[in-house]
Amino acid sequence: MSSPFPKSPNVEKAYECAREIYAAYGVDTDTALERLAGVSISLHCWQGDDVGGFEHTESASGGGIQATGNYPGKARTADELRQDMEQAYRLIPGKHRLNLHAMYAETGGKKVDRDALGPEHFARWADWAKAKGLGIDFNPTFFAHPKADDGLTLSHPDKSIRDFWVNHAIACRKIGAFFGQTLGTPCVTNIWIPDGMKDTPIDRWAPRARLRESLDRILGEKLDPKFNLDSVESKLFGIGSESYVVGSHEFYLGYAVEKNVLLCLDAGHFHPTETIADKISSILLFVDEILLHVSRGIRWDSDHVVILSDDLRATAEEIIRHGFVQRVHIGLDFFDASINRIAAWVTGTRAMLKALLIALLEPTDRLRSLETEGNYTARLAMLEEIKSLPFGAVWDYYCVKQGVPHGAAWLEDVRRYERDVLAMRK
Ligand code: RNT
Ligand code: ZN
Repeated sequence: MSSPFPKSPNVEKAYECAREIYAAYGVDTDTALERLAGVSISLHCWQGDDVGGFEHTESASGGGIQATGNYPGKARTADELRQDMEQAYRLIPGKHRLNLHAMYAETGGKKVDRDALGPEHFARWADWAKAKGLGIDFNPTFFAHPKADDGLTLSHPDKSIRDFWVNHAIACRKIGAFFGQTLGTPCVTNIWIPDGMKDTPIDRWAPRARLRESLDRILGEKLDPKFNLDSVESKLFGIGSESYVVGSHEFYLGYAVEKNVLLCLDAGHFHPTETIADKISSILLFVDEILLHVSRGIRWDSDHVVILSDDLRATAEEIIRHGFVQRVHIGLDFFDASINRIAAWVTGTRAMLKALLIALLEPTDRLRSLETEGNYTARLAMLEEIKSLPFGAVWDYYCVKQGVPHGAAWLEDVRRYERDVLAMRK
């Protein structure tokens, strides 16, 4: 592939050395890169406009999530958002996906309420994805709408409000199936609702019973898993739902096991010292597939830009060590409006890919033998030693091979785009 980005001759040299070093550990770097190229990350459109969408509602409901910051140049239209995402994709090695929310419907200026959405309102997204070779994942939007202003949707005590949201979700599953069929790759349609309470509830049971019933109605119609896969996402707390969240982890774990739908683990939706990495091997014993919302929790925020943290690495290790690439759908979920939004996508996605690469370069069989032998001394020592193996040289080589900038060179391209495109959005 010819690349528009400058190459450094040192990248190849460094890779040759790295290849030998890894070979001494029994690791084949070429195979690792082939496997990495087979992993697609679903890039969330909502990082591009601070979870705004294009409906321009007057609603008070932010769903307990909030992007902070006012970095200039945010996408104001679907065309701008697509243009920005294209810019992000061209700086990320590999072939990836788009994670879209219902609030990004294109209705041609007509007001179409959420329960009336159909594939026609996403035709331009689908055409674009098809032209770019991207798969799409989808999300009904249960916030930023007057019928969510009470902080309750699928668990609302008022049946007419519940019905509205049930119909929205049913419409979204069909849109998901449309994406799956059009693009030839199943769409994961993920349900996250903001329902909860700021202060201590008396009745924790009834809203959960209502949620269960709503979900049963939503998922009542069977859709072909070749086109649409359903997923449910739990949360611990949000802004305005500090004391109680209806869709807790236990709720959805039970639900996903009962119905064999995907469970979505958002890295920012658990207690601060709890990580999602350790949950994967348990959950995948009981459900076929899961979705990850890769994110980074910081104190009360659950949506900082993903970085190459120990947490992220542990998650990648769990996926790779057990051969779960086909069963774990990797989506991103963060939003930062205080920095260049394209840089946020690129930083987060590249971090996820680096974590996967490090895991792919691990001499797992050797470590496993040590463990089987009960040699925990060597297991610990080895785990520490391999941390300083030259994965960066392998990463740089991968970037060059995939026709994207290596090292921090991509930042130059983002700066150019900021100057030529973003700065014009006044
Ligand atoms: C919110 C959930 C949810 C959203 C997106 C926008 O806490 O993480 O996934 O971030 O649907
Ligand atoms: Zn999420």
